[in-house]
Amino acid sequence: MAKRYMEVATEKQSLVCLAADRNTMAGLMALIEAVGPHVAALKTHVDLVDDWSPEAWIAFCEAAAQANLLVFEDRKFADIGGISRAQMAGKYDIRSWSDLVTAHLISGPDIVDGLQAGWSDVGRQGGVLLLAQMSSRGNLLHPAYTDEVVAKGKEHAGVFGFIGNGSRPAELAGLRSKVGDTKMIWTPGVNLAVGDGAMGQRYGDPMEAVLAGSDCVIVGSGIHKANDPAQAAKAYADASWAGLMKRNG
Ligand code: 5BU
Repeated sequence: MAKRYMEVATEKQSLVCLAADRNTMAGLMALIEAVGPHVAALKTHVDLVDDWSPEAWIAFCEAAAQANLLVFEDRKFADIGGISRAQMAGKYDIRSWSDLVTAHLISGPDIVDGLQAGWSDVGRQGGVLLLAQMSSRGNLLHPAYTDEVVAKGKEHAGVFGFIGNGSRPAELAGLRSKVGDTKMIWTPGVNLAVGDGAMGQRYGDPMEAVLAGSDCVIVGSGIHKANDPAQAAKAYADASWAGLMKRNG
């Protein structure tokens, strides 16, 4: 999965994942059409779509595949292993279309096995991004907790990588030094307009996040609320790619 991501990112010269937080299927489809060439992955919250239906979602995932996008459901699973496996099925059947999902490690390491079993149940493969940090102010993912998540997650083949805080480059650089080079770090809380966002969200600069060690900047409103989402996506892609070129010297 990591190889696939890097191939797509290299082809598009973009380390951007769009947080596609629109609440209609038409809005989501329009976003893919507008920004597909400039982003490498699409992050969804399947349960916030008002007119969700299985058929419309399948069409959406097909459009994402056509646009060469990884699909990432930011479900933030947190339950015991067996229930997490069952939650990969259910109404939304996340296991059948997601390439990546997020999870907290608060319930212990078996959640990763549960999620992997979910994909196996339908003969698919996927990767888990563990929340090691969050972008929102006052979150309770304190450094000692982060360290435990990283130590356990690094050892698990089912863990694709970690969520790091894109709004604080210093925190992110610290996370990268703990993670090493073998796992991904993806970072929400990124916007070209750095500062505080709505309801406790915090934003950092995309290029600084990549320089601090991010493999993928997750950008929502900076793209989907822009007057011209395609142009905005291109600007984030360029910033992320410039960061990568600079980081690699
Ligand atoms: P924004 O519009 O760029 O603020 O959207 C951010 C997205 O990233 C949104 O979908 C959140 O659910 C998601 N997110 C986040 O903002 N911060 C976090 O720590 C995690 C996810 Br984990």
